[in-house]
Amino acid sequence: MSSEEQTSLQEQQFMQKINAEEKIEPKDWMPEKYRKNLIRQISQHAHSEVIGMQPEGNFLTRAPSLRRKAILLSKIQDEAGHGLYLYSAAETLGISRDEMIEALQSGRAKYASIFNYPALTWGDMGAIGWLVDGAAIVNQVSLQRTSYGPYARGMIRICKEESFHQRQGYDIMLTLANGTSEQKAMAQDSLNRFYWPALMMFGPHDSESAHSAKSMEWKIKRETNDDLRQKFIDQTASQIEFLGLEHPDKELKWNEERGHYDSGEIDWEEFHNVIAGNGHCNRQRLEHHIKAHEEGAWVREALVAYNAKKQAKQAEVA
Ligand code: BYC
Repeated sequence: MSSEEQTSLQEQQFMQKINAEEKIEPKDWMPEKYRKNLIRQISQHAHSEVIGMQPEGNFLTRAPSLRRKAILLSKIQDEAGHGLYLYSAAETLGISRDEMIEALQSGRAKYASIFNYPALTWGDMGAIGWLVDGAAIVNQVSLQRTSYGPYARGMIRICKEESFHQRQGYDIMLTLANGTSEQKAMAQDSLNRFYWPALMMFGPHDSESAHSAKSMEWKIKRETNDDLRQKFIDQTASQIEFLGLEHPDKELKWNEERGHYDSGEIDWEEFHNVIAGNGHCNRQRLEHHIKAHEEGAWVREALVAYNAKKQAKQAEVA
């Protein structure tokens, strides 16, 4: 059998597995483009979790009570954990953590656009938990069925934690919306600023999405950007109503025939500007990451030295 025939046979077997809903595991044969696409998506997902700690981390010293502070701290630690699961999942595809970090810090790898918006008030902690984690869950629930085993398994755990995050955010919003008129105005302002960027988290329209067609065929993605966005729009409408706040989308209207809300158009120019690196906080987020990474170098060095010492001792005993 020629090497081309062999590859085509492997490709057929790979697609059979995908179509039978079997997971692809690290040691299985996979097309190079599948591997690369997964590394791209999983590593960007990991970067989003880690960069996403920054807007909230900034509010740890400003939480209004000890209880709120403990909850926020625990949520942010969860995000660090999500980053670690995801970096580990990406590493099973043959890329190192250092390479991924370098891609992030040099600006070659993206992270979710939403984290380039500033968090200005305590209300933003509510809006981030409710809307940002809320949008993330809608996406991640469907990724629990993604075709790559380590990514799918990571998502199951992440979703459980993410749903606690979403509730804590909504709880902050409920408290503010039912508080004084100033608190209610703060909740409204946070909703107004985070609603549209949360919709952008689902990516460009399907017709504009570079990776969707192949990712759907390979079952890396299980639902399209627009379908997931619609789910989020539908579920958020009643949540806004329950809070007694005004919906930021003045064109939002229930469409009986479709069984979904029709909505206004996203400002795509703003989206492209932010992912091109020109958002409010892009530079600050990366600078902060680089600084924290450099300051943590001694921990990594100590860990490597400790492991080398342990291995040398084990070799001596052996
Ligand atoms: N922001 O072909 P498309 C969290 C890029 S964090 C930035 O549709 P794809 C949390 C896209 O990467 C959870 N870039 O791409 C943490 C691609 O660029 P490249 C984050 C975006 O991959 C802390 C190009 O645009 N969740 O929950 O098929 C605190 C074309 O797009 C964005 C995930 O990462 C964006 N919004 O679909 C609180 C989920 N959208 O790579 C909360 C995993 C698109 O060609 N990722 N781009 O340079 C995914 O599901 C998919 O990657 C996306 C995009 C739906 C995001």
